[in-house]
Amino acid sequence: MKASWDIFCSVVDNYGDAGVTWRLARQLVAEHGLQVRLWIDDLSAFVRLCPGADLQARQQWQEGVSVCQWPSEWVNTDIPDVVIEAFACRLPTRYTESMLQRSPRPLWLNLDYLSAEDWVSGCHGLPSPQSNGLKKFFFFPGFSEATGGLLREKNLIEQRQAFQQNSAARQAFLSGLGIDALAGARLISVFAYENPALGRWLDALASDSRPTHLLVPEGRILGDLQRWLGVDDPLRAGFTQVSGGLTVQVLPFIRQELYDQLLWSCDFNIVRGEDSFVRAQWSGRPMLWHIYQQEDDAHLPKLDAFLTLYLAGLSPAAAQAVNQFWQRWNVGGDLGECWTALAEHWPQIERNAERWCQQQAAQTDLATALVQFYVNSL
Ligand code: TRH
Repeated sequence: MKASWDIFCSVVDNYGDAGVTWRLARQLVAEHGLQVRLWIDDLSAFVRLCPGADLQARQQWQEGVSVCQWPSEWVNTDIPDVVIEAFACRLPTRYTESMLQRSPRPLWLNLDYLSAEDWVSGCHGLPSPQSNGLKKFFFFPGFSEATGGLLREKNLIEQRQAFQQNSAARQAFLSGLGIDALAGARLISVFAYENPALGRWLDALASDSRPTHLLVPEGRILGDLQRWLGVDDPLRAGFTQVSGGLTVQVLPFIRQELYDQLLWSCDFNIVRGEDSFVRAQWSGRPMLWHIYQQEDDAHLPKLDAFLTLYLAGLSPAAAQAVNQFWQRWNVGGDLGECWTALAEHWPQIERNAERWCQQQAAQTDLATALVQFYVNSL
């Protein structure tokens, strides 16, 4: 009998909640042979990540995962062996009542947000007893062996490297998206939140002697780009404009697997939130993280904690250049000036991106760590 797992996802905003849980659900099925139901309360986010999905279906099979609409009025359902609530979403009361009735009781895990902060390794795996007698455990993704690790599919790094060594595959992928970059142009993908400080960076790219092709999936940064370009109409997929040495091209939002290939194809990736942030690390290419903003600047210590780990392999000057670009992107400041500083250390920054990827890939991946946690609980 396959072990059965339920994953609950409440979409707070954007795509990260759906993105992480969908990726995890697929991997549990494909690599661990589990029976997985993914309960999502907003299928519209899911459909963008998995375009073949049906927005209306109460239940549908996608890549071996039973994807279910999380109904506003919960109807009783069988309780599986493992229950994952993603990002502390609240499970339906009737569901937790049924969990109490099940024998043996299911393993209940809260899969938390990713953070590189020190306290994470101390809290990973701790129990959180509930007033109704059920026991829940904290499960933290992270960057050290003392955490739950990062989502990483089997052979992902090998596939990525093979793709990057195959210029015909890269070319075919880019052509398929209508991207026709100048020979020698630097390719940069930009998936970021709004950023009013963007202009100085775009100025620097436009006046650079090396051409740049900016690939921007449809999303929240387009308004800032539109202002800089001086265009009247909102930017949409298919839009392309050249300004000096800079070509700006807006891409459609593509399915998750294809987005990986976009990251693998680019020389520099600007990513955000949680899932694209991790995927950019697996691309082995230099990156910038636009961190998800939280109240009272709670995100800034998280940014610093990650930078401390990520920059450890760089010379002080290169580390400072990366740090400054990341800080200014997230906090504000002249991005043009620090882009020039960053470019001076480029070969070292590239080597560091691959080294960091290999270091992280040597750790147990998150799906395997979850399965091990379950097996150890039996
Ligand atoms: O979309 P995000 O900003 O998501 C989140 C949410 O805001 C969430 O509430 C918050 O908790 C979290 O960030 C920290 O960024 P993220 O996590 O990178 O999710 C984007 C997903 O979209 C990711 O799975 C990659 C995917 N994607 C595609 O599939 N195709 C695309 O073309 C692009 C640009 C992204």
